[in-house]
Amino acid sequence: MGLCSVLGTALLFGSTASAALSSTGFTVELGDIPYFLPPKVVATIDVAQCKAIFGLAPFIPFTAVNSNTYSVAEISSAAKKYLEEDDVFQEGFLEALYIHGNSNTTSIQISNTTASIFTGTAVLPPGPYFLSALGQVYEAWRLYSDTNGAFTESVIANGDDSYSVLPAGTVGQHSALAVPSRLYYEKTEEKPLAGVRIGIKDIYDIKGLRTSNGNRAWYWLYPPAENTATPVQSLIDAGAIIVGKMVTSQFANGEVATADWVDYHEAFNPRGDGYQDTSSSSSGGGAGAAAYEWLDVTLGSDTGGSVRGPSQVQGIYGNRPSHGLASLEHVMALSPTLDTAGLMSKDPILWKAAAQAMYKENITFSTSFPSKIITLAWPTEADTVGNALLLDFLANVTSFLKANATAFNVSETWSRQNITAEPLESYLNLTYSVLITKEQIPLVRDPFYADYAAKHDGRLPFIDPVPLARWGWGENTTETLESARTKKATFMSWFNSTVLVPSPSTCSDSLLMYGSSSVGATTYRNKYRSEPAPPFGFRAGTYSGMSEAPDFVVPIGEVPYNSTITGHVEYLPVAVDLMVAKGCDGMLFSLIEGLHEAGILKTALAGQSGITGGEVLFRRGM
Ligand SMILES: *[C@@H]1O[C@H](CO)[C@@H](O)[C@H](O)[C@H]1NC(C)=O
Ligand SMILES: *[C@@H]1O[C@H](CO)[C@@H](O)[C@H](O)[C@H]1NC(C)=O
Ligand SMILES: *[C@@H]1O[C@H](CO)[C@@H](O)[C@H](O)[C@H]1NC(C)=O
Ligand SMILES: *[C@@H]1O[C@H](CO)[C@@H](O)[C@H](O)[C@H]1NC(C)=O
Ligand SMILES: *[C@@H]1O[C@H](CO)[C@@H](O)[C@H](O)[C@H]1NC(C)=O
Ligand SMILES: *[C@@H]1O[C@H](CO)[C@@H](O)[C@H](O)[C@H]1NC(C)=O
Ligand SMILES: *[C@@H]1O[C@H](CO)[C@@H](O)[C@H](O)[C@H]1NC(C)=O
Ligand SMILES: *[C@@H]1O[C@H](CO)[C@@H](O)[C@H](O)[C@H]1NC(C)=O
Ligand SMILES: *[C@@H]1O[C@H](CO)[C@@H](O)[C@H](O)[C@H]1NC(C)=O
Ligand SMILES: *[C@@H]1O[C@H](CO)[C@@H](O)[C@H](O)[C@H]1NC(C)=O
Ligand SMILES: CC(=O)N[C@H]1CO[C@H](CO)[C@@H](O)[C@@H]1O
Repeated sequence: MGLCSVLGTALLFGSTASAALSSTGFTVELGDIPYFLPPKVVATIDVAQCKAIFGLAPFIPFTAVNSNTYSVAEISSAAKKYLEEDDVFQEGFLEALYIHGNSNTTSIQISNTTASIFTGTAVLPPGPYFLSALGQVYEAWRLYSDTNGAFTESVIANGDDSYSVLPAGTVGQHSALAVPSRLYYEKTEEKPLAGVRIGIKDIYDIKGLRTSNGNRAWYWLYPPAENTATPVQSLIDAGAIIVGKMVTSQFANGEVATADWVDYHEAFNPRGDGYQDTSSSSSGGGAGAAAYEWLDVTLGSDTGGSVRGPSQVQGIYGNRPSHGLASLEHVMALSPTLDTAGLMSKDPILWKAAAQAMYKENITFSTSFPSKIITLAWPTEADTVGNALLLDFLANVTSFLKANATAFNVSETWSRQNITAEPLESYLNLTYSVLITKEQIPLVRDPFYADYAAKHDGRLPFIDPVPLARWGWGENTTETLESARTKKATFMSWFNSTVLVPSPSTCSDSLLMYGSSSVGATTYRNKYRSEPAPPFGFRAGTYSGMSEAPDFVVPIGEVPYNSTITGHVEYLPVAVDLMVAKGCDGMLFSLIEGLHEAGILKTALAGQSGITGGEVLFRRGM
């Protein structure tokens, strides 16, 4: 062993120094694309054979080829496939090819590149790698800039069951996110999410990382999490790559850009002019899934619309599941009575696979669908682009299910049946606000205030205006938690026996559909708004929370609007909400998959438009 090897060992393992020195990986640029090399050496190769190609470079990029015969034609077609299918791969990796076993040649011509061939005994999954002059092989992870500010922190797995902050940066004034080559992974029955890139709302604990809950004082007050939240762990166990923690409005309360977002900035909605609100609280998950081609799925939470709102306004798939479908251990509570874990994605098939991995034993994918559709406040005339889209979609689903669609009015039916003396909108007006404040105050606010005061000489931490106003109202209101829970149960038992009734053959007797309240409506983030108030009222979006039934958002198209930002016609997404009886989540996922197969629903695209794609407006021309 030469001097360099001895030194290298001592430095990397800290065996002789008093402070341990460990590698946190490397960053390099190949062409103009930045890469991160995680510190783990995945194989060792005898580099004597390739001294010639190193020159003075500390690393050389190479491609491991998964080929049995190593014919030129086969290697060329594999390389072509890698270039097409993987965003991490690029031509720069074709300078050298690694072949397991023997090769009868030392170079090969692939289109206009002459690739050096080297061999070894190590078996590597196919794809791009970097080889160090010491013969150590590192994976290639591409670095992307979080241009839409969707992440709070970018992360990397430590290789045990914990995570660290990614020690890498790139241009863009936000975090750099690292994603591994898609070529390394093969989906299997045990690892159905192998290589699937997922972002996690920053209210879910991940072992080794701090959680912010959207509050800066909280982030620094508490140590890194010692546990990973159950839904996140289920995704990891299924093979998902966790790329980062994502922006949440504070303590998962609804905040509207920009004044409400004091501690952190809201993420940026990529659609249209790029200055529309993302909706909240899963702001980062909605914006990131819609903005980034390289991000597959995001995990949000939905208490009163926090997955559905961001999905609607960003034109992606998003689900509020039946209440209780996923355990919420090590997740911040807004209202345990209403809290749920939901997923967002451009791709309904991947979305379903992630749901299966996350809800596990609690979801069953039945494929007998209801033949009754009930619609809420559906248009009857195609008098606008948005209404035409809604009518077409209803006609398509009706024919797909060979069903009949009937207009339904929940409030009117409630009144007609004399369930309560007062109208539904009055009866449940305060219920949501009582539940989220009176449940969150003792679970989150009180221990936080006490811990912060103990550490900071009795001081209060900073709280954004929205949670502060809500908690203040919750403390003063005379309606009790018990009364709110009773009202919720009254509504639920009526809803599950009158509106969405379980069915032995089709799980749910009906499919309920409603259009997002604001088809194509703008919510500019540069507008000055009023003082925050608790979210009073009762509307279609509240039915699922109060009845515990699932409510899934599907994107169906887009409508034009004249942007006051660009002075130009831009397009905003149109989405529809689909509901079925409690516990029928699997049937609804299967139905959506069927509608996708039939071409009625489409995979959403990333970028300025979910229909035509295109770079987010402010980055055009890069
Ligand atoms: C190596 O030899 C095999 C058969 O012996 C042949 O099919 C293949 O084309 C050769 N590979 C190259 C790169 O010449
Ligand atoms: C090889 O040729 C293709 C098109 O013929 C070109 O796009 C590419 O940049 C070339 N690659 C290199 C490494 O010169
Ligand atoms: C399934 O639901 C039960 C009851 O709500 C819960 O205890 C369990 O943790 C859930 N399973 C998963 C994978 O979250
Ligand atoms: C739909 O309505 C038509 C006419 O009212 C009726 O003939 C048909 O049986 C209904 N179909 C279903 C699936 O209920
Ligand atoms: C539903 O009924 C309520 C109360 O009867 C009424 O105020 C509301 O306008 C109706 N909604 C629709 C869409 O017709
Ligand atoms: C509801 O109450 C009204 C007035 O008290 C009565 O006329 C009506 O029959 C009741 N309807 C039902 C469905 O009980
Ligand atoms: C709901 O409560 C708010 C606040 O007390 C009140 O201003 C509003 O009028 C109520 N709405 C209904 C429909 O009762
Ligand atoms: C709650 O009540 C107290 C005492 O009446 C009052 O000082 C305070 O402003 C109220 N807070 C809110 C948010 O209404
Ligand atoms: C209907 O709601 C009631 C009241 O919350 C609940 O006890 C019951 O289990 C529900 N039934 C179904 C089938 O969901
Ligand atoms: C945009 O404004 C122009 C001029 O006022 C109008 O003719 C056009 O219909 C508007 N387009 C949309 C999509 O609102
Ligand atoms: C995929 C599909 O069936 N699309 C149809 C939806 O409805 C419109 C209008 O009825 C048809 O034009 C589409 O072909």
